[in-house]
Amino acid sequence: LELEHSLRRGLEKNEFTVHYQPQIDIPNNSIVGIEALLRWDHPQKGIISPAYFISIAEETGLIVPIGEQVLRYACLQNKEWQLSGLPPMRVAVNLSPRQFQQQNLVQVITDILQETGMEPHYLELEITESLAMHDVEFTIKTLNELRKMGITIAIDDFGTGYSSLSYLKRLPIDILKIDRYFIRDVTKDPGNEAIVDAIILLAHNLKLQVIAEGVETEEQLNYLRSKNCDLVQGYYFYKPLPVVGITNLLLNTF
Ligand code: G
Ligand code: G
Ligand code: MN
Ligand code: NA
Repeated sequence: LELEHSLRRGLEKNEFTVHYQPQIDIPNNSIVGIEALLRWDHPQKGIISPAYFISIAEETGLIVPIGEQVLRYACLQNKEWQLSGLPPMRVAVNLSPRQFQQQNLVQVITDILQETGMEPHYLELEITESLAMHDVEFTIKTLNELRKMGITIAIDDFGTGYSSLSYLKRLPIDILKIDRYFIRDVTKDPGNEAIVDAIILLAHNLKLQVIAEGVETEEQLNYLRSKNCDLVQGYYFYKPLPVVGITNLLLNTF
């Protein structure tokens, strides 16, 4: 209850902010996308990861206005980068179950895109595997609407939920993100190696791109490259950075 109260206060006081982590195209070794990651800039405690408050925010429904703010910041920021002359990139935003189930989600997103001038083509939305599989018919209907607008859809944390492959095949999606749990030991654990190989093949056979998360070593990167993984994200390249840091990085890179 105390946390709920301070989340509410944080929202009123605009304490929620976004950090950004680059996504790298393996063959070209270039930044092609950026994931927006929510952070709480707490006046006493400093930067707090959503790991500590996302479940309460979800339970109380506060994730809806907080998530909307993330979407608005990310779109506005991406538009600003474009206007500053950087090559256009996709920005990826995580959607929580509560947000995804909102009746007016498509309208909310449409409004934010219009308000910020960000082209839908440069927006990617991430939903988790478990959420996607929860009510498949609803998921398909909503994703179809979003994709018709030109938005890219990624399935996050793939491999940790339970997927029916016959449903996966029906989902109108573009990208699978391999959960970092499998990447951590990919070069040491034959079981994880088998899973990662299978996910990459599955994605490619379904004409999807695949992103490996949590890449921390050169060994992991080389492994993923040898298996034709498309994109990678992780501390080996960059940690999530605050706006000033990521902007400088982009300006120095391009
Ligand atoms: O960035 P970090 O590893 O601290 O994130 C912890 C968790 O919070 C991850 O599972 C991530 O997907 C989730 N997360 C980060 N940003 C957002 C957001 O804007 N909305 C939602 N719903 N989840 C987020
Ligand atoms: O659930 P989701 O994939 O959205 O979570 C992304 C989170 O993973 C981010 O909050 C980020 O802080 C974290 N993350 C990104 N790269 C790495 C990495 O290389 N190692 C670890 N341990 N965490 C990472
Ligand atoms: Mn994510
Ligand atoms: Na993930």
